[in-house]
Amino acid sequence: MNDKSLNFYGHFLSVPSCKVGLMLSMAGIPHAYHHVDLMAGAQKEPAFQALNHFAQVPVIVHAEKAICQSDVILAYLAEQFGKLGGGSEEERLRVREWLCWQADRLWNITRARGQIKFQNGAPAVVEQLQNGARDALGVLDAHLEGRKFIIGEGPTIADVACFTVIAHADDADIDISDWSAITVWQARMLAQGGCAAPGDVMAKESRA
Ligand SMILES: N[C@@H](CCC(=O)N[C@@H](CS)C(=O)NCC(=O)O)C(=O)O
Repeated sequence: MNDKSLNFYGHFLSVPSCKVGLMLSMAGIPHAYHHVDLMAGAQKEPAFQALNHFAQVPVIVHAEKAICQSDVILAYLAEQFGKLGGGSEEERLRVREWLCWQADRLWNITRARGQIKFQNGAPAVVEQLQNGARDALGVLDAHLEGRKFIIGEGPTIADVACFTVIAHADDADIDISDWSAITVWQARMLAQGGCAAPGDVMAKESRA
């Protein structure tokens, strides 16, 4: 592989990995995929930690540079490949705002999912996270009313990130049909090239 090749390290159950997988799919960016066996502790291996000192997925390696943190990766890919970043300077700015909001408020969906699915969380903790998630869904739903996408006329990395998080709401015992503008937007997203549910985007094993 030459130094322009792109290598993506992730895990199909990892929501941040799924964000990167969806971005690569929607932007049509060729890449090799490396499944990192989190359950076996592969993220703690020195070879992996040399790529990401936080010992987490996702990671991409592009142009001989290793980059971690899913939202940083999305922003990097949008810039490098000129896709899904927003059509103007103003849009790019607003897209970054929504991306940060997603990692802060909408992420309560992922936190609730983690407590339910992996951590056997106490009911009071789960409920608090679900309430935070519902508040965030209300904010996004109100924003999407009368809009096609979160910012502008086409999908951006803000849509990619929010779509991926919301696609895991079932695991957080949250019924998205309660938010009508979000469900319309989800269908619009699914009609975009390369967009699919995380389970259809993410491979369960490494792929060249
Ligand atoms: N803020 C990071 C979060 C990454 C993260 O939490 N990765 C988890 C999987 S979802 C991980 O690799 N965990 C491994 C571990 O904790 O040992 C991002 O957005 O990329």
